[in-house]
Amino acid sequence: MPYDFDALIVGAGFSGLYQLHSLRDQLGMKVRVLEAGAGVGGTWYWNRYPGARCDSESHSYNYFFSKDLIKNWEWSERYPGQAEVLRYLNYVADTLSLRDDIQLNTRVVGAAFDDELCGWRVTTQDGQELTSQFLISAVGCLSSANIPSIPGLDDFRGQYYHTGTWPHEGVNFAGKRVGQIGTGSTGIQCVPVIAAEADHLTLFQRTANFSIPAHNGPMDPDLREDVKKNPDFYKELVRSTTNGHPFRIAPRKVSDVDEQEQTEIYEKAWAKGGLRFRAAFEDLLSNQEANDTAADFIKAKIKEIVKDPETAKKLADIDHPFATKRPPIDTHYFESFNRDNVSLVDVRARPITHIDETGIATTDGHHEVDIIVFATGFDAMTGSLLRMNITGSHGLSLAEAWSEGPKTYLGLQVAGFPNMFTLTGPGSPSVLCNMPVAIEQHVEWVTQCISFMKDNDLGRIEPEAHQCEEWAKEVNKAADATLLPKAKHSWYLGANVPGKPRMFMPYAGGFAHYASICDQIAQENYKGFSFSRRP
Ligand code: N01
Repeated sequence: MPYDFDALIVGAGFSGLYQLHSLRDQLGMKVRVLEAGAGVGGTWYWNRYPGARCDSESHSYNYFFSKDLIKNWEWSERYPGQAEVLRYLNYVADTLSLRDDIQLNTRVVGAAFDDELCGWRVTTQDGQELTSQFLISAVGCLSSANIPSIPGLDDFRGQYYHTGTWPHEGVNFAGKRVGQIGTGSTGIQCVPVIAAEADHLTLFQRTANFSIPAHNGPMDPDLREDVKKNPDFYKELVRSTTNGHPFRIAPRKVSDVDEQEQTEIYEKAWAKGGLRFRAAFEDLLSNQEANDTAADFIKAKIKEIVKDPETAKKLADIDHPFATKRPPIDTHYFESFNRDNVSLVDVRARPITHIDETGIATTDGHHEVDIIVFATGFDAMTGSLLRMNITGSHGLSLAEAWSEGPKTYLGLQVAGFPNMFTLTGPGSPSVLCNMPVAIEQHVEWVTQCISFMKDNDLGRIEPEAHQCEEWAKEVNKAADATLLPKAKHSWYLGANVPGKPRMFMPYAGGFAHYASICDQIAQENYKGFSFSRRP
């Protein structure tokens, strides 16, 4: 074999673990996973911030490819907390004996396709160079932490942390004044937990956000048993829905029912909680008037929960349609603002000017804090790929290829980058889907594709360039058929990172539809991909 490995996989989260198992144990390939962290788990290894919890329901947030894995695992709550998901992924790594093929503490800093070798030369931070026929990115969509460049941060005498690289030993907030920046899904999870520990929490809000109560609690034992007894039913259910969740969107439009019935439906959905709220009507994400009814309902709830009218007004002053930014779910987020030790600063009206030795300054004052928590999100979907300094055939860099935004074929491959697969890459449903469901579909597609190549003695695959152009149009078209692009500042568009090209990155045409397109292309002998023989 001219290569050190048949395949190198970057990342040991949900996608890297399953891809390793599939290539090694199904296809008998020599595979190594390179992982920057000191343990497996990916997102769930890094994101240990207070309140970190998944917003997919536990019984759908696992692999479905193995009935044994399902049978021998017990989720304890309706939504799994960070520590439990991490335990689950360690359980999978042990059960499938994956650890020997995972190299931890290894950050990939370069990957170059060598045309003569017909493979990849991968460089690690500690100077290792490894070669492989295939390079598979399993780096996750939200892995590149984004700390905004606010002048003066280096002068700050307290501690500051980004939620996505949270210290493993935890942070002691007792007796501290905490400033938190960010009100996305992460920030909304942090607030109640930090507020309960800290002396004072000041939340710096740039964009007010919708949130639905999670109503977390112990896992329903009947549901747990039912999943173990009928794993195929649940697998089929999550794979047949728009967002990979274990529930269907109600087949009715808002206008099908009168106002009183709308309210009753929203009340029921609010009481049930979680992402299911979005499934109350089928046109919430496609019709502005329909969306307004959901948005008004939630804003009224915020004003009902939050006692101080000025604070409530700021929290409910939301500038985008419901669910056009990733809709958070929470455990007592809005209720936290009724505590004496929590205050809200509207930094849209009075922006942050700088940070100094003792705190955060806005245009109308100075807020003394001991700890700053950056819940400021990620350089999403492309950041972690670009950080690896990937160059394709004839030295083309991925940064150059994506200078106008990420163009891929199906979110799986990039023209000019042969034998590289991007699991849950830009242009695939990924973050608009329950992640393990999107991941399983990608891993299985890639495994079948590589198996097809082995069977046909093919050594090189890449998409035809025009297919990437066409797929980019498809991704845009799918987004434009929804209200999603109306959230102008969303990370879906790359708008949260200064200088990042604006392009709607995930595929919004629905998971089940997307999976059927991928299947069709595979059945047509991978139409749109070009292959050549082994060198
Ligand atoms: O990040 P975000 P996140 N000054 O980018 C603000 C997944 N997730 O980590 O909206 C002031 O959504 C920014 O303000 P604005 C999920 O897919 C899943 O919360 O840009 N504020 C925003 O409020 C999610 O969508 C779970 O105006 C600044 C916040 O920081 C994704 O991760 C849990 C600022 C960033 O929000 C990312 O969520 C958590 C500045 N300079 C996350 N810069 C699950 O439960 C940024 N902000 C599975």
